[in-house]
Amino acid sequence: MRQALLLVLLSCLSAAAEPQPANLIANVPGRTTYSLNGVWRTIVDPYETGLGIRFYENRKPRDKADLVEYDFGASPTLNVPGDWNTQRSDLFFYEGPLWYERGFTYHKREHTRTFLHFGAANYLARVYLNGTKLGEHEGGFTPFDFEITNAVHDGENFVVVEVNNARRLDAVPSVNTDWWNYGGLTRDVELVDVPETFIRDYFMQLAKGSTSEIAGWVQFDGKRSRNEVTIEIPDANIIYKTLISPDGRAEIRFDVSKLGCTDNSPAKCPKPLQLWSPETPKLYRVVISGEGDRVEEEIGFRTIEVRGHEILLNGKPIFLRGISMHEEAPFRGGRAFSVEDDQTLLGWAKELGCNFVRLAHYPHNPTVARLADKMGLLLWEEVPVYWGNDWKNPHTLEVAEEQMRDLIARDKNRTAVALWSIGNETPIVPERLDFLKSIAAYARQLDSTRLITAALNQRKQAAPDVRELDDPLGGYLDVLGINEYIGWYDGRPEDCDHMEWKIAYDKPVIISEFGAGAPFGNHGDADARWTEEYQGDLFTRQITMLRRIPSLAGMTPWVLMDFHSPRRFLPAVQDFYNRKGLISNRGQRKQAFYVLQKFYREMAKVPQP
Ligand code: GCB
Repeated sequence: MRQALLLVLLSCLSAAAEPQPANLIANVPGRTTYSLNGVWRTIVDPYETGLGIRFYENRKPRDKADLVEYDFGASPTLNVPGDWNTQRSDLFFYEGPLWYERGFTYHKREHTRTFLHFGAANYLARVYLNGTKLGEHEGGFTPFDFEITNAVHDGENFVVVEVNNARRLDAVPSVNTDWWNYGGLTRDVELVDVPETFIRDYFMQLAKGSTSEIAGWVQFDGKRSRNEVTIEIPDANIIYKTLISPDGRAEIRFDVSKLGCTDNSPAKCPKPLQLWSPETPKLYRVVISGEGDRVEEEIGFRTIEVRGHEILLNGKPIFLRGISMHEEAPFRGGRAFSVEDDQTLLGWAKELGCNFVRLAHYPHNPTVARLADKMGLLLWEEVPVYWGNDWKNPHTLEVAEEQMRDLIARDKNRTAVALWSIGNETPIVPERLDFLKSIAAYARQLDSTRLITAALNQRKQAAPDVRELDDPLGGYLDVLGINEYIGWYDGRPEDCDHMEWKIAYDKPVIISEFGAGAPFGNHGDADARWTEEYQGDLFTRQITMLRRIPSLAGMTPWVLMDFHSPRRFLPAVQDFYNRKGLISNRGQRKQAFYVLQKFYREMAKVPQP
């Protein structure tokens, strides 16, 4: 009996850990949208009183005797998108519930379905439309939407969202991070209109290992009648049609070289695909249509694989000249959210000589990947499984997997994305392995075309001059990310000169972090901490050391720009900033920027795919 109960309990637990398929609308920018960005009314609610007294009803007193102890209309405002911490000085350190409200006018259309879409809300969001709850979302960096076709009024409406960024042990990330816990509606909020039957999602990439075969799928939502989907790539004279199965899904698989010519005209024969690479970031307009819906976007085609300890782009070895970056707004600070922010950050990466960027430590704004597609920057995208987590908690695993799922759902058609990272510097304790193995397997199941990685911890060996990577998680990854801080947390920069590396796997290695802190303009001797000279010297010695690792396939030093962190206290040096940026938060390049740039310029001369 006891055993039976245990089995039931165990199966419930594993069922809880199995996330539902992503139900996001693919390619929101390719749809008809109405922006709800702008000024929202807000109430700070540290004791979460608003839930009990129903802020979401947005009430006004009925008469002069009526008691209503809040008033959105008279409350302070915040801009959306944007974190609350850097918009109002009284909210800089605030962590907890905060309510947003705004009205909007909407004109209903026949045969149209409407969704309320959030780019991200950190961390927990409860969403209400016209006083009725639409749902909740957990996870601070992934998009979510609710269908409001029946709930939205023709005319005036109001949305209320409670956003709560209180840190929790069972959350992903957990309670301790080296970045600011920016709260709020940090990305775009918009209404999305689609036809009654619409293309909810699709995946279009080269089949694994092929440069001429396109593979993927299209998922329809709604009643269907015609049963055919068409894929067009006008620039390559490609027109492909296939049937939709009764569950609304169409499997796509065709070899471009084997497709026939349109109208039997040689001028309209399919042309071989020009492959995307950082040097030639060719994107094609891809049009998907069927069941009365049509959606298009720009997609590039390339392959990414590993062979022994090499990473191959389009079949040829590539050295990933990378940099790690946080989603911190240049100049003004706070969470970055605009195309201009992203252009500045990626522009700096280009100036540094990068062909690769690590988006640490959580999913960044979707515009980053779209820009990277155009600018020719390969990407490492990551979920915030960071440092210690509640490894045994099925809820935590579920939330981590949901974030992986929704990141993949959002960015799977972005050619720039080469690697999905399942976590950063997770401690090598037995209980964390099952957790991370599960995310790795799930990511592979959702997307077999990308490489799976994680930023791992290396270990000091008994011998002081040896660093070793033997994390058992390495066996489940395609590419090993290694974070190391030789010369900063670990010894002196000179230690790099005689350090030996032992890596237990014949797999490509990306040194995903190394670095040193220096505020811009702080000069002194190269052996004095916090000076630009120290940081520059450390980069010189690190680069020389890392080049001796035979399986080195790339690096993403820490970090492109200084960023806010609650763990960095040193007055006049840190002031709540992690100063390991190669560029200051005001855009000034430090000496180490030029050290890395010189190395990358040299590496760029090595023939690239
Ligand atoms: C790390 C973390 C990163 C920190 C960095 C640091 O290992 O992965 O999030 O910001 O070190 O500066 O200490």
